[in-house]
This record gives sequence, C-alpha cells and structure tokens, in this order.
Amino acid sequence: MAKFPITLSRFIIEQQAAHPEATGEFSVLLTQIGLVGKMIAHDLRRAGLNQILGTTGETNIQGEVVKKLDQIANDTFVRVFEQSGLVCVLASEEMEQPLKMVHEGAKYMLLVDPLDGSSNTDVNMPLGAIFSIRRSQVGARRGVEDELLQKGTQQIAAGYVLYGASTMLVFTVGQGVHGFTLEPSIGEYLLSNENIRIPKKGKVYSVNEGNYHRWPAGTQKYLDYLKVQDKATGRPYSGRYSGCLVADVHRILLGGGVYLYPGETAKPEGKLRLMYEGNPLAMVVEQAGGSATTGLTRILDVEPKTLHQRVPLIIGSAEDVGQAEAYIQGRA
Ligand code: AHM
Ligand code: MG
Repeated sequence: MAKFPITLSRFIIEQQAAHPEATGEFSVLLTQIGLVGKMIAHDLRRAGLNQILGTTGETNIQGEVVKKLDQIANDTFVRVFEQSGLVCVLASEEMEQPLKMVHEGAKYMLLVDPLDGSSNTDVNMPLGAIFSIRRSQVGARRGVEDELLQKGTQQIAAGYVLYGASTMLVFTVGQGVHGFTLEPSIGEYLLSNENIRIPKKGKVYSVNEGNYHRWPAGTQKYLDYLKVQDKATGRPYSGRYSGCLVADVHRILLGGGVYLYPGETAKPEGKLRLMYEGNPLAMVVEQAGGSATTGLTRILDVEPKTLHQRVPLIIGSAEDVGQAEAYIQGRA
C-alpha cells in the first residue's frame, strides 16, 4: 500500500512532540504562515482575471513602485496575524514602521517580505513570500524596535513560500530544512522534500548580469571565471535568473550553485533587504549545509542598524560561495 503523505499539520505536531516544553503556539504560527500562503496563491491564480495586476500609484519605504499584489499580500499577512494573537509585532518590507499588536502573552516577532519578485506579477512568472521569526522578551507594550534590530543568528525560524508551477512552503526551525507542496484539491501542504541538503558545489549561477559594469573588479572577475570553459571544475556554469529571489534561491537550494545580488561600486549595499530577505534565506541555506555572505561577512552575523537596510547577498553552495568571496576579497 502506498505510504500516506505527511501533512504540514501532522509534521508540525510530531516535531512539537519532541519538545515537551513547547506550548503549541509556535506550531500554530507556522500553520498560519501556511494559511497566508494559500490565500495569496489563490489571489495570484486569478490575478490576470480580477484586475489586480499593475501598480497602486504609490511608492513604498524602499522607494519602489507598489504593485496592487504587493498591497494585497501585505494586507493578508496583517489580517491573519492580527487575528492570531501570537505575534506582538509584524515588520514588513512594505510598511515603514513595524506594526505592533498588543496581544496578551504574544511572544513572537514576525518579519516578512510579503511578495518577493513583484516585477514578475504582470507576466505570470514565479513569486514568493519570505518570513523570519524571532522571540520577543518584552512584547508590544514596550519598545520592540531594539529587539527587532538583532543579528540573523537570533532567528528561531525562517522560510519562504514559492508561488511557482505549484505552491511550496519551505522552512527551518533550526533542525534542517523541509519542503511542503500544496495539494490544491485538498488544500493541504504535503511533505515533498524532507531534510533538504544543498550540494557542496553546483553548476548554476544566478545574477542580474545587466549590472556587470556597475560591479567592482573582484565581482566581475568571478563572473568571468564562471564562464570560462574548464571540464575539471565543471565550467562554464549555466546562467539562470528569474527576477524572483525565492525562485532562484529555491533552484539553488535543490540543485546547487550560487545566487548573487552583489554590491555595486556606487551602491555598495546592494539591493536586497537584510531583515526581510538576506537573514531568512541565509538561515534556510545554512541549515541545508550551504552558506550566505555579503562577500566580506557572514550574513547572519551582520549587525543591523535599521529595519529596512540593504545588504549585498551571495548565497548558495558552500564551495561556490567561498570562491565568490575569494574573488570579492581579492584573494583569487
Ligand atoms: P522585491 O522584494 O521588491 O520584489 O525585490 C526583490 C527582488 C528579488 O526577488 C530579485 O532577485 C531582485 O529583486 C531582482 O532585482 P533586479 O530586477 O534588479 O534584478
Ligand atoms: Mg523581495
């Protein structure tokens, strides 16, 4: 008889059973993220039919044009977590200030990029959501800003939802990385990728190469190196770039390789956000055996100064990331 698939709820309950001290709240929180994923996936499937493509006419705190779907995805996180009573603060790439939620005893802080890769919204290409969970000592009644501004090593869980050909929820609670695929006919996430391990080295690089002439020499030299033919080291690498960080990192998580959004000479901080993109993906990839760096520092060790700060991101297979660092630091 075929094995009965493991649902997200069962998996979470079993994990919780291994921690008798757990109250179960954290498990509910992960289930709620799965719910947000289902709701947004539902909207995205119909986006081309329901006049919710295009922009709202506003720009966000990052100075970027807000897509209608950015707004919808952000509102979905807010609605679900305002009702859940588990989270004392929700910080989002789309909101200038973190949203405090005064729920008695709520001890988690949630940081999200509600819709990652939003340039893909109008062209039916992959999108994602990224989340990072931290524990709060003080709760929303007192200031949480300082608590939010802590290194990525303080995350207790992180992950993403990928809205691709299927919807996937991939996360870590610090004990490996697991992937669940949404089975739309029953509305359940089923365990599809247990204990994901990223290959030590890959054959794919993922970067917006249109920025080549803006990069410092070390970064350019690394990209040149990847394109040289050399059988022994598996070069040239294949280029793959979707414009959705979640989708590109997901490919690399499963198949190996390196994703880069490096610093530019005139913009050394790069484009991606430390708190909403860099830290959560770094935790996932490290938990799968890979690494993530700014080129100079481990991402999870970067001391945040502001909530919306940007960071150069080089993430993926440990050997590939190490080699990129060597070029960026002028050691290769
Ligand atoms: P977003 O969260 O506002 O969508 O921005 C992040 C996105 C990433 O998903 C993607 O890797 C990158 O920005 C693409 O940027 P670019 O168009 O400069 O290549
Ligand atoms: Mg993003």
